[in-house]
Amino acid sequence: MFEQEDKKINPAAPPPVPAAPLAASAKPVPPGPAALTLKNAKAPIVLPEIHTMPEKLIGAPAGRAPVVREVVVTKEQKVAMPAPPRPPAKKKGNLILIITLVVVLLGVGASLVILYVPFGKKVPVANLNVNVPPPPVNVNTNVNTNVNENVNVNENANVNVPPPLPRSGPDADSDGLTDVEETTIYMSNPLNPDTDGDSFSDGNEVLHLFDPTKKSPAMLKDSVNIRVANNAAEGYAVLTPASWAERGSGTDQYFVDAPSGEFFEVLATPKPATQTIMDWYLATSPDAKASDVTSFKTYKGLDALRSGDRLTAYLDLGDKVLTVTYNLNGLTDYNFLTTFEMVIASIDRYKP
Ligand SMILES: [Ca+2]
Ligand SMILES: [Ca+2]
Ligand SMILES: [Ca+2]
Repeated sequence: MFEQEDKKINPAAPPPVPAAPLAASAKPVPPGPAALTLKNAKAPIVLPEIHTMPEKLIGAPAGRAPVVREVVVTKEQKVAMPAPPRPPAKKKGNLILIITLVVVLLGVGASLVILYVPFGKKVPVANLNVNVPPPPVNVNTNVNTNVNENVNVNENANVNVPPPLPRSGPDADSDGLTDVEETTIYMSNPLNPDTDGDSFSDGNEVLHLFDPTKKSPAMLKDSVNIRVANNAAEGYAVLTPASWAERGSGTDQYFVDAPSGEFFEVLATPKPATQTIMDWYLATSPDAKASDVTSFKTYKGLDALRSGDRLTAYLDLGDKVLTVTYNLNGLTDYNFLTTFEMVIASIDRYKP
């Protein structure tokens, strides 16, 4: 095959000449390139090295110099050299296929952009802002159905501030009796709180109807200094200072006047026996209020009311009310407040 092709390529080439035996003196051709001029070559061709085949391979007889064959490689032979192995066409095909697909996809994308994006309009830029929803607003839908039942009641509005107690006269020994009372009514010692020395003060004894100048059980009704006034017509009895003048108007009004001008009055007023003293008091006037008075029981056990200034008392005698009043009669100091309390304490039903 090789020779046949060689013949076809260069038919004009002369048949190979058998190599002439080299002279003994001939020097062996040194290896290296040799410049040969081909028949049709325009330029000298540098031939490859000429290799010397070992003699045993070319069948040289022993003792003979090895035959050196010159192998001439023609241009055509060089051209006919097999090309280096190419990469598998399959891989190249895959690469081409991938590139084709990418190009197709890019084309499709570009077509879509052209179709759906109107010309002359700005291409909207993707909104990268994230809308954060506003915080929820709590709406109170509860309806307050509570009813404020608390009502502020000013309980002080209708309470009359009681007037200051009457200013009492001097009491040197602080036994509850003024110096005037001790020296003009009871004849006790104004400088000794316990005149009779029974351990009870002079003032305390008078309030309980005892004689402060004599040891218990000496009573005021038995004292020469005290008068027992019986009002049989009105049905009551009362103790009054013996030194005070009595006067009266009819049977319902009884007065006793102090030498200084002050006086006490006892007024008898009929009332239904079943009516309480408070009901009677409230019925006396549209302006009368229960808060105006204070209920109390007298020393003799009568139901009674006392005014805020302690200068009037209402005593319940059943079918009558006794109104006892301390009248200062223009004076400034009350010198007989304890004596006034003694009169109220002494009032009792008349007992013939
Ligand atoms: Ca006194
Ligand atoms: Ca005294
Ligand atoms: Ca006493």
